Amino acid sequence: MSAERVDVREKVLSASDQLAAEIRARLEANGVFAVNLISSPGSGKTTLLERTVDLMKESLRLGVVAGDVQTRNDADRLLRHEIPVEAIETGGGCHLDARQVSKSLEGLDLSKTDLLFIENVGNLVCPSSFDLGESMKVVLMSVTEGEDKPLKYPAAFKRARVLVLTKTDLVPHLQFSPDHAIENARAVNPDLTVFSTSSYTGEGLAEWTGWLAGQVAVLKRNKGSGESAGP
Ligand SMILES: Nc1nc2c(ncn2[C@@H]2O[C@H](COP(=O)(O)OP(=O)(O)O)[C@@H](O)[C@H]2O)c(=O)[nH]1
Ligand SMILES: [Mg+2]
Repeated sequence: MSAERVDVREKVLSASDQLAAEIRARLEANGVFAVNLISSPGSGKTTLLERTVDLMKESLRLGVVAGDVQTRNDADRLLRHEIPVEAIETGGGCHLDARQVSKSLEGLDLSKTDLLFIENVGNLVCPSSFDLGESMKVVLMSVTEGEDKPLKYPAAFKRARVLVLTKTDLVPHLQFSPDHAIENARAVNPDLTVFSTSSYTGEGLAEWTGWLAGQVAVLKRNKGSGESAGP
């Protein structure tokens, strides 16, 4: 790559990082905990969100930014759960960027939001490189994807704070070892917190939502005591 092209790329990235920092400051000022969900298409992000918001919406004020290359299908699915939802159609882009998220946040009342979910475009490669100002990235991996995905797509697993293994109800029908998959994910990122879930049977959802509620509580407590929460 020429020095000039590297320079332009760095400028674009640093403008994007600056915008992400502005989003993070906006979210922190409003006491919003924001989760950026990353996975392959079809791993179960929207279904997990539908179950999650049903379990959490009575106790916390929720919001969702739902990204897709095309269609508002996921946003429409989530709107049926009677929470505020903003849709982003990237029109070909393989990930959300800070500019799109910043614009969509104008459609949400952050002062009335405790927990914000950002459903990224289904893709295990591009979204992991882009900071959206979130509090943390969460990577999903379904049991039908094979145990080796953390080794093949390490960046997503390295940058995530949490791994949600999805569709565990299907394990009896597959030759898939959840332990082996989790071992591979921890080889890439030993600090991952892991939840094994099924949105169909409800397995692991109490643990997942309980943990999220705990993160929101910590953020509120830190905000109350004037401390800043890190990315
Ligand atoms: N068996 C099973 N299927 C699931 C589960 N969660 C989602 N699915 C199915 O997987 C497909 C893709 O789910 P979706 O939530 O749209 O995935 P996304 O593309 O990551 O948002 C749909 O047919 C879902 O019904 C689960 O826990 N178990
Ligand atoms: Mg989806």
